Amino acid sequence: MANNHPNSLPPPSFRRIRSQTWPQENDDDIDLKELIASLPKEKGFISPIQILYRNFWCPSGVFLGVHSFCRHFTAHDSDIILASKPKSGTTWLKALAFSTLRRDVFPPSANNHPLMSSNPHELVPFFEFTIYGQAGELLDLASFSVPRLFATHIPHDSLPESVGQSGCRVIYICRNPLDTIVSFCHFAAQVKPELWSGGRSSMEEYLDYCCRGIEAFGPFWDHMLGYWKVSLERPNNVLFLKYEDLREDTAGNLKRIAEFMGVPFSEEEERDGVIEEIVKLCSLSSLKELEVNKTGKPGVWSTENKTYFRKGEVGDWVNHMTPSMAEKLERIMEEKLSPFGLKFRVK
Ligand code: PAP
Repeated sequence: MANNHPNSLPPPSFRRIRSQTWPQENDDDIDLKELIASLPKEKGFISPIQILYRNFWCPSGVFLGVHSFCRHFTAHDSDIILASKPKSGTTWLKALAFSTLRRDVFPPSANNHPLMSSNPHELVPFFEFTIYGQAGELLDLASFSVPRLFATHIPHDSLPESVGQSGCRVIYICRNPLDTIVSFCHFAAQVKPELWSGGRSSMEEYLDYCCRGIEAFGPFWDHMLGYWKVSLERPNNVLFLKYEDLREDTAGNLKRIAEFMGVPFSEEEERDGVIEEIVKLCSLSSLKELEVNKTGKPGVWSTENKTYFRKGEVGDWVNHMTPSMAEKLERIMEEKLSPFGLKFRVK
């Protein structure tokens, strides 16, 4: 079972150390401004620009968090990191991993379970959006329960070195790029309507950028293959999941997640229906109906919680993409992913 540190605060009460204060006029800022000025840039779809940094396209709005995280974070062997490209099932994985890991403290059947009052992004904060800022930690890492549970959208090879060097565990979730693009377009149109005025022509333009690798935390093929290859080389350190498989067999995959995190379900728990309770608690229909997810804001991009819950279907892209848009993307998937044995169910 989860080994909770006796001095730790129960989530979501992470201590805040400081607020994000960029920009400030000190030497560090000047170095950063010079660094940013020297890097390649492209049009952004969620931030005004994307910056090519540490070999991926970093939305300008999260650059400081990425930079600070990579500079300051030291992984512990016991850490668990949930990794994904945006719109691949991150929110769902956060809910499942949190409620499984902390079930000794928060039974999934309890009607005051933290998921009832907090969005999954509050319970499992992102390094780059929430924990780190310009000058280091914004949330006090000492206030996290052990094992510490974090999340990131950063590609594997761009993570701080200590992640690969430590024995820490990473759970990666990926999703077929057709649905991910559609999901991203819906999300971005709500969060940044000023960048998304063109309906399908905006989606066509975004798809074109994605096919050239220029998307938040992309190229998508590098993102997926980075985690995929490490999961094959070091299966005890990286668990590779697909959204489509999780949809098909949530309970079976939840058992894999629990085992990988070192907190397998006991026979008694299985008999008592604990797995089914967690699956239900974390289902899209349950989370979507909670007051906190209808009205609250978790602070990631200052977005409303409701933007993280939409349809959750496999194959929704057929309702939004023309056949030629889909063919274009499928050609890239075939070329970039298939040679490495990475394929998706897309319907
Ligand atoms: P993020 O990267 O911004 O955190 P992420 O959670 O990865 O977003 O993706 C959101 C998608 O997951 C949405 O898909 P859709 O647009 O195709 O509908 C959202 O509906 C889906 N999603 C969120 N929560 C769940 C859940 N509990 N079960 C299944 N799918 C979910």
